[in-house]
Amino acid sequence: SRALATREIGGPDPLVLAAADTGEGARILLVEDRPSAIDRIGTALSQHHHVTVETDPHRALVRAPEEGFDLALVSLDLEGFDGLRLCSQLRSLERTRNMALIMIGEMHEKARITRGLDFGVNDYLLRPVDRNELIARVRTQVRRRRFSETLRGALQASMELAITDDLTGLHNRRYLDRHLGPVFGEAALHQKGLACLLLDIDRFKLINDTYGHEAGDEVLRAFAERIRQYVRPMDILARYGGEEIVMVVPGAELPDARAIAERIRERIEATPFAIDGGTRDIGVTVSVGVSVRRPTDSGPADLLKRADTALYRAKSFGRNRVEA
Ligand code: GH3
Ligand code: MG
Ligand code: MG
Ligand code: MG
Repeated sequence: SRALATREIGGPDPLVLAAADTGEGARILLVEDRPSAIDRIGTALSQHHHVTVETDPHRALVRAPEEGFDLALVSLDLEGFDGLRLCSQLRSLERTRNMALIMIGEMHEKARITRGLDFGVNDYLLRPVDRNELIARVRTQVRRRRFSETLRGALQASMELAITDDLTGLHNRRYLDRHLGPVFGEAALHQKGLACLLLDIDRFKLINDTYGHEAGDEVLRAFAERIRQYVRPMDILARYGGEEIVMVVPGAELPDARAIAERIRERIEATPFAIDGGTRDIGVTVSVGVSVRRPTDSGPADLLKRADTALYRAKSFGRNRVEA
């Protein structure tokens, strides 16, 4: 997500690029078993796209999810098989759900065509297929699909950015605020342990004052990276404030939480951070406030509050220590 944060800054707007798309060069699957139609449609489309012909609908159903086509053209009157069923199956499979679909049918099959359109087939062509109409309808669907893929990607990227801290690549406070409630509720419901570790670099202001703010940033990044190594997939790790990181550990009781905190504290103290491309080492220590969920807690705020109080104690007892 850190790479993503950097990638999102600058560069051409993907939506503008998508709007300028010619709708050419798509990967198209043609499911058709009439030799004359294969020839006619295949030849016309091959000038603009990469066309794969599949005469067997069962094989088409296997190939489509595996080969990642942008669009499928499906004949409604395949030998001994309902093309409409193939369309519906392609719509319901996870890997082909967003693929563009065009049916090819006869005028007298209008009722089936309508059913297809009703469950999400994008468009249709009537036989005999007109070459220009074929190319135009395919192009429209290819552009539509690429555009919605771009939108989806942009939406996901901005959602990711909204919950990520730029400097460290960790989750941010917003993410924590949104996720701690449900995690806390889950632990309370099943009467499971839940621990909170609040980690704060000791005398960080002094690091900034001595080595400069840039060096401070570098230390902060390296600090976050080292802590990240102690985190399992179900844990939450977020930048809580300036040089404070919060770690939430579902399932942990006090002894486990203390042990994790102590390991991190030791590990930070033992190995200084190499900054300026390894030319300089900065020794850092960290204080940790630990809290665990109590049955009397009314919400995650109580848990955080106790971690904060414990951290304050660790600081006042001389720093570089764990308090609970
Ligand atoms: P203590 O041991 O009591 O925690 O002392 P401290 O100096 O670490 O604590 P204090 O809260 O007084 O200062 C925190 C400093 O962290 C002040 C602030 O300038 C610095 N800081 C906060 N965010 C950043 C950041 O993103 N980059 C850098 N370089 N410094 C930051
Ligand atoms: Mg402080
Ligand atoms: Mg500090
Ligand atoms: Mg602080």
